Amino acid sequence: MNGNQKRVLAIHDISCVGKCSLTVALPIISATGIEVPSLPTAVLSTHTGGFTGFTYRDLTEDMIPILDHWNSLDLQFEGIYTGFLGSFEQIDIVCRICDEVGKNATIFVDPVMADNGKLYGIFPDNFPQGMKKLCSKADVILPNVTEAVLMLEEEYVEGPYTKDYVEGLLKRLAAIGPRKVVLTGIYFEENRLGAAAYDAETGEISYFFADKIPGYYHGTGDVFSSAAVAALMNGLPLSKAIEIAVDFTQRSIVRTYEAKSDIRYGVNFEAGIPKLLKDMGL
Ligand code: PXL
Repeated sequence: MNGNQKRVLAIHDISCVGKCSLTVALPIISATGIEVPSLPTAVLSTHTGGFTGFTYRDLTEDMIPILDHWNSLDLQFEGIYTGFLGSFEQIDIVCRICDEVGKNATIFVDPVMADNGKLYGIFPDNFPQGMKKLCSKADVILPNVTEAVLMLEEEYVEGPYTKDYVEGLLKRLAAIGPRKVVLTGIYFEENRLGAAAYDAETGEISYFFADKIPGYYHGTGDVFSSAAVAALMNGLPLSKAIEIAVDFTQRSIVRTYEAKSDIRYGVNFEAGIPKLLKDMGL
């Protein structure tokens, strides 16, 4: 701890433009009073969704020297939150980071790699098995349905889903190792979308849904996960954390939909930060 302030190490890329990964995690988690030390895994001119010609500077080579320096300072973090990782080597380094500077940390893994039934084009077909290994070290994982089935080596199924199917997925994901599983992109009816959560220690399963907005908005997984990580690190129960994160994400999408913005540039989550803090009792 830095005084009585918690620190959550965020390990993601910096997509300079397009509001995802670190440019989302930093403002959202910081706003809730948590310090967010950051380890950028790559610098891209934009994210990879919907843009062509983006630059990609891989920072793998810097990660171990950065870790070595932190070890020399005897740093330990209360939380570690990882998202988009560019390679198997980065996955292995992140496992090492968790072991060395996250000895008492709550480890949050969002296995960012796929959506809508498909692995993102930049990843090799066996990448989900690397992410599965990282998820086995996590306390909390936050996959979407596509990422979940890829890690479980199951067929992708289109919704609407049944409760039985979702609860089966949650339990099979918990068997990978995490104590808590948050699954996004869940819907039981066409016009309500949300998340499911499973606490493997208590057996409690919870859901939260909001009205679905047409269109595919980039970075919303990161907006959701950042809000959920912030809520959990601020001591809120899992069911409340997913309620707050679904509501915050959906309102950000509504704002962006109403503004008729170019959806590649991410959602307006900034305007929702005051309500987010109120919902968290901050
Ligand atoms: O929002 C997830 C994400 C993060 N980082 C990069 C991405 C994406 C999704 O496409 O391309 C670089």
